[in-house]
Amino acid sequence: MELIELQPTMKGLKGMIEIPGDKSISHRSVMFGSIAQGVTRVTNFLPGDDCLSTISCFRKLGVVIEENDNELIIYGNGFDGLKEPDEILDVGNSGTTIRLLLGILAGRPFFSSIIGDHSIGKRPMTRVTEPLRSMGAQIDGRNNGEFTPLSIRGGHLNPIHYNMPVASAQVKSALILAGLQAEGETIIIEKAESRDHTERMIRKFGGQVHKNDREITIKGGQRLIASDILVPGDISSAAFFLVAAAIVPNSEIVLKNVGLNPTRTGIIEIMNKMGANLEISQNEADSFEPAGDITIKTSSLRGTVVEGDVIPRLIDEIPIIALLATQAEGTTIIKDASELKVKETNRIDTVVQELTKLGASIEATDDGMIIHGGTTLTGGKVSSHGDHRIGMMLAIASLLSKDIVELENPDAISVSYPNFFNHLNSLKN
Ligand code: SPQ
Repeated sequence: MELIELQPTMKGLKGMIEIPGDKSISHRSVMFGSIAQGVTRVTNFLPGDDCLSTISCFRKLGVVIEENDNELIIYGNGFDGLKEPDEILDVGNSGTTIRLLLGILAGRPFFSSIIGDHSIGKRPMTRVTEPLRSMGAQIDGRNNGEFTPLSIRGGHLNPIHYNMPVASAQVKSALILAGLQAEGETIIIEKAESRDHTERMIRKFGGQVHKNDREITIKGGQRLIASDILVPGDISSAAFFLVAAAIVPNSEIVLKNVGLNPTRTGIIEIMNKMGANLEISQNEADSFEPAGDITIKTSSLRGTVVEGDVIPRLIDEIPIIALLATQAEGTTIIKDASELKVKETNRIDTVVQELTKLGASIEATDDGMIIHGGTTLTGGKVSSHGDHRIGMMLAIASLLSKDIVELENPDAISVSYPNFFNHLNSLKN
């Protein structure tokens, strides 16, 4: 679909949504199921385009994966079960797939070539290719391995002691996955704490990873054993409805089964700071990934500053936080978020450009944005720029706009939330 017309809502949002599976955990469940020994069953897998790209890559590497909507059965044969692919591995739009896959392939003694879509072709890869090369992998690609297409020939890996220059769960995870195959002990020091799903998954698959503040130690040569995985709902998907209910008058909704891993809950901290009317009831404690239900009502909000160590814990929620800030009283400043420039789009530019078209008072800075609240949003023609999170943010903005919003390229949303419009419409009725 090229363009969709979105009507403002006349009533408040009401009802309940079961939040679809977490994208980051879904990717990792396929990867760990593939490199572990035995049969892994995954429940509540996210069948979004990005996670389907991960399945396709591992099938090309010889792994048998049965797929039935949001249930997977993965027949893993350990790292050694992966085979040289006959075909090019295509990661589509997914940064997580390509970066974590490179970490796995770095230790495999065969050749692979990797491509992705137009957006992937602009996202930096040296942040993983450089440390992986220093461990011993042979990697090449456009601009000396910075951009796809990439080629990789893995093999024997030496451990490294690496101080990460960026706060990134993808870089950390790629190095952990390579470290699992290295001869000796790999030490990675994070710049700031980022999502820890990879570390949790290693433990769930019977492996060991040691964490001391921001220092992570991983022993090479570990054998992972298959495990059943229940994927919690994705807090990054829930974020769109948290904000929708907070800003649309007369709303009250319940979001079921939202992942509440503390390395992902920055959005809740910031919404609480802004005065959001939300309540959390945590499900039974689960040592793997915590989850719970969130009830959220229309809220009277005030501007805030979003900066520092919370940034990696809400990095993907910044587009929707920017929309939230347009409806708060006062100014919101977002700082320390220059990583936004290397996502599916430059999310500083696309957020500012598209919200400005709808009448928001928002300016870009070098590492974030400044949003002046209390604005009335108008209608207009906007674009997702092929970025799922920009598309969903604009669809939520349309709920409050004075006129119709025309959204170009809404299909991008299926990268992380194929049922998004069904869920949104169910709350409007
Ligand atoms: O997978 P991709 O394309 O990088 O997806 C995004 C997203 O908005 O869904 C980023 F554009 O999420 C990343 C996130 O920003 C997913 C992720 C992960 O699963 O490890 C980590 C974050 O990226 P990074 O570069 O900070 O490690």
